[in-house]
Amino acid sequence: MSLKLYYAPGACSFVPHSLLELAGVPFEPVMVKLHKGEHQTPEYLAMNPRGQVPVLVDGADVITQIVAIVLHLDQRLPEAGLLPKTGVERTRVIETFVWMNNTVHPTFTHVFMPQKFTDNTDAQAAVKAFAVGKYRELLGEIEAMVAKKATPWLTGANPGVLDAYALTFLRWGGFAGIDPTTFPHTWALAQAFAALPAVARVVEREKLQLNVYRPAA
Ligand SMILES: N[C@@H](CCC(=O)N[C@@H](CS)C(=O)NCC(=O)O)C(=O)O
Repeated sequence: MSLKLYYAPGACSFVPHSLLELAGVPFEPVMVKLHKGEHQTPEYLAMNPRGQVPVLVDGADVITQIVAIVLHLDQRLPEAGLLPKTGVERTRVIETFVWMNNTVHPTFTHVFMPQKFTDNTDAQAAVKAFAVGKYRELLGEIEAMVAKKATPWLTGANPGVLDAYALTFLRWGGFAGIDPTTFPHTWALAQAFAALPAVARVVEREKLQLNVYRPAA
């Protein structure tokens, strides 16, 4: 087995990065410094023409898109139990995972990179401000899910994809002026997830601070 994960510290690649560590399989983590434009080099673009992380390289296969990567890993590492195996329990996890990927994640992209959505700099400020409000609402939806979950983790009996994505979103909120502790159930979940030895290795490798919120002076 030869697995390589291209990740950027604190980016959405934290999700497959955590799952690979939780699975306990050997893999090569390759850091991509987005702020230095390492995702836009000819070499990187030859591998992923969309110039984004994460990228999973599994032998000769180059796989992009978090959903595809996680489903691939789940199929490839069945003993790891990355997702519930069968039934509506599996369907529900995938339902929430896809919503996180196609709704919550792009909402934050409007906050963090409004220039992707308009080249008018005045409009960028408006896009960003509007998206922060939407993003706060979406964190509220996640908070409600975490508060009413009947399992130890959002993913189910085992920690997994939804917990990793929830941590990432809550952490990103801090950069948008959203205090993570105002979502106490998600905050507790994120702290518990980050404290798992496998995930702590990822936090250490990515040099992540969980709470990046700074109150306005
Ligand atoms: N739809 C993609 C989104 C990936 C994505 O947004 N990656 C961000 C980091 S969180 C990135 O590489 N941003 C750099 C850029 O787009 O220029 C996926 O699910 O993998």
